[in-house]
Amino acid sequence: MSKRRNSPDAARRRFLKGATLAGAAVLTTPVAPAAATPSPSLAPPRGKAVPPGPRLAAVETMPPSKDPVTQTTSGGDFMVDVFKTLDIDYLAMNCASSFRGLHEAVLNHGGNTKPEILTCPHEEIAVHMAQGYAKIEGKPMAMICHGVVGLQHATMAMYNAWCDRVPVIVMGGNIIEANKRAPGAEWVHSAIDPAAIVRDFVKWDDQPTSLQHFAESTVRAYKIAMTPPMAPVMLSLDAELQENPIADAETLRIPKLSRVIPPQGDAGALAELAQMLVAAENPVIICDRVARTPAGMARLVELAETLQCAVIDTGGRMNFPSRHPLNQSFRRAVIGQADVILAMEMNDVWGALNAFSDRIVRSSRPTYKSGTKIVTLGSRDLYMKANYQDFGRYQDVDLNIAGDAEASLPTLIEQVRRLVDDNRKAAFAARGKKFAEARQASMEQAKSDATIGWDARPITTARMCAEVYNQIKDEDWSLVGTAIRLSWPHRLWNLDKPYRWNGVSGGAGVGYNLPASVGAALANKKHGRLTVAFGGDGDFMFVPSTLWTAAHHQIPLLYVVHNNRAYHQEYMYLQAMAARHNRGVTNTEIGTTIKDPNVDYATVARGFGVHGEGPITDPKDLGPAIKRAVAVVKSGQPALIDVVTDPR
Ligand SMILES: Cc1ncc(C[n+]2csc(CCOP(=O)(O)OP(=O)(O)O)c2C)c(N)n1
Ligand SMILES: [Mg+2]
Repeated sequence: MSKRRNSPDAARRRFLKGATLAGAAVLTTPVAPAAATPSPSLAPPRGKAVPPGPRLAAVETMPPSKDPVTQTTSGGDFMVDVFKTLDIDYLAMNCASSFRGLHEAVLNHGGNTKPEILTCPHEEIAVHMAQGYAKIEGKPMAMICHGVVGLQHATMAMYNAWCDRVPVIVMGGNIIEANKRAPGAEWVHSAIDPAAIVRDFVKWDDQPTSLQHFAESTVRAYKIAMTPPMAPVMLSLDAELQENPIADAETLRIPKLSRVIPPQGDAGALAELAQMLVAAENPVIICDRVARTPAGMARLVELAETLQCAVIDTGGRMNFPSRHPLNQSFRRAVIGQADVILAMEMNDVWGALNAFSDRIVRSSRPTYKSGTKIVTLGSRDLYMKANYQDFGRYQDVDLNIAGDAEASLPTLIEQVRRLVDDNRKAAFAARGKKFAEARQASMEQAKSDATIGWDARPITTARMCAEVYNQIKDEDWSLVGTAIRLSWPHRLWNLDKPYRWNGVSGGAGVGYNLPASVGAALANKKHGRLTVAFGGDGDFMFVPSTLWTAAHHQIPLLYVVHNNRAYHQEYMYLQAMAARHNRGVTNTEIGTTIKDPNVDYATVARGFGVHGEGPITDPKDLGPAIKRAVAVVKSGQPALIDVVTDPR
């Protein structure tokens, strides 16, 4: 899509390592604005302020007298140069006048590359795309939204990304100076503190008032976003700063972005943990967001294999291979047998270690036995905010090691290795053998469970997932954006590489799956991976126009709509509520189903320029439809399959 004009690599090289704007001047040579001659009838007397009077309104609606019609550079150009030094590949946006200066600079100064614009019909799409992208690519994408209203649309996705601890560079246009705002939209879309509505769920924000300030704050924002625990950051960009010529080019400097070294847990504490793990009869590792980079999974495998202990992966990231013999994720009973539990990068330790029922009476009980030693290792405690309660209930633990788990693992593994003598090795091997057998048995059980209702109509979710896997398993596939409660892939598919899975929404804000999957597919595209995702019909209905973005930018993605014609989770809650009040379930479809009319998702897809298959109601039709859709995806385009799993 993008047309390269300037060489971004060359430009970046010039700026890296704290280069001054000497290099940038080539790209952003400011041209002094030609003094435009004001209209004689409106021109104030030379050297005098405009006198108050009836003509004042007319003066204000005219272009400013010094409108630099021959301006050839803008503050936006410099901003683009900053993005290039940060190697930001994409800028997702829904266009708006409050950042028209930057938008134009990205295209005409930056050549629409690094960043390349992604056109999104909704700001929530832009942020969710960035969230899905970052979890595959390992670096943030930028998004920009219209002052006030665009940011209001972006908020839920920002909350998801924040709860998911994913870096996103969010920017919003604003017009700071009141006397520069045009009447109407520019007033209602300006704020004195635009970031106020998102401050509780961004890690940092700023509103730069000069280009130098912009450069420093953008590099700082990038660093903060990328330092574990990662999170979105927000910059409010003054429209004047973007649009006006660069006044002080020779003094501008883009700061150097240094490597972020994530904090390791204390070495003494890790040694103590190693002793506990090696001495334990049944240590269990439970983890949620350990793998930040491709190295994370390999390190976790190394620790687990050294100990031959059970690993429960709650799926926040691609932490542990699904078919690894020590993977006991679907055998949570191992928690009850544990004498030491190592909980790593868990967002909600209490939630993972306690059973909770909200049916009839809200009640809970620990799933671990009393006396079990619990150790946490993670960056969770290094960053906390008060308002939103994403931290979960307080869990008693015996040792709380604050530090990035992936970074701490090499030290922990080394300490564990030192302590494992031949006796322990033999005991560990016996333990591992039992887990391998149990894993195999649970796999066989899952295979057998999956055949229940194999030919049934409506189509079972097991059949839907199996038919898809059957046709992608020999490709270099990547499963993204899918709700974790659709557990068949984790039970049966071979998730064995760091990009096989990219976690969940974080904040459980529905509307994540479709756009986050498109973002992840964009990151997978250059690697030639076949990206696949399953998403609920309810999820799809929030931002269906995401499909247009996928078609427009030619992002290959196989998107399967798990169409139960309902907000089924809520439907079940409502049934439970009606049963509790002994009032029957007759009315529970009201407000919880997506019927009358049924939505034809394949037709919707075609309307957005995306290949659509379905609605598929007979399981026999699945295979051929998936085959056609996979061929489309392999040709570089998105495709959607509507699979009707409506039981009613
Ligand atoms: C923004 C938002 N609105 C509402 C909810 C409440 N909610 C949780 S699950 C769910 C149903 C989602 O429907 P769908 O994606 O079709 O999944 P299903 O439950 O049918 O499998 C809803 C509405 C939410 N979590 N987030
Ligand atoms: Mg549904």
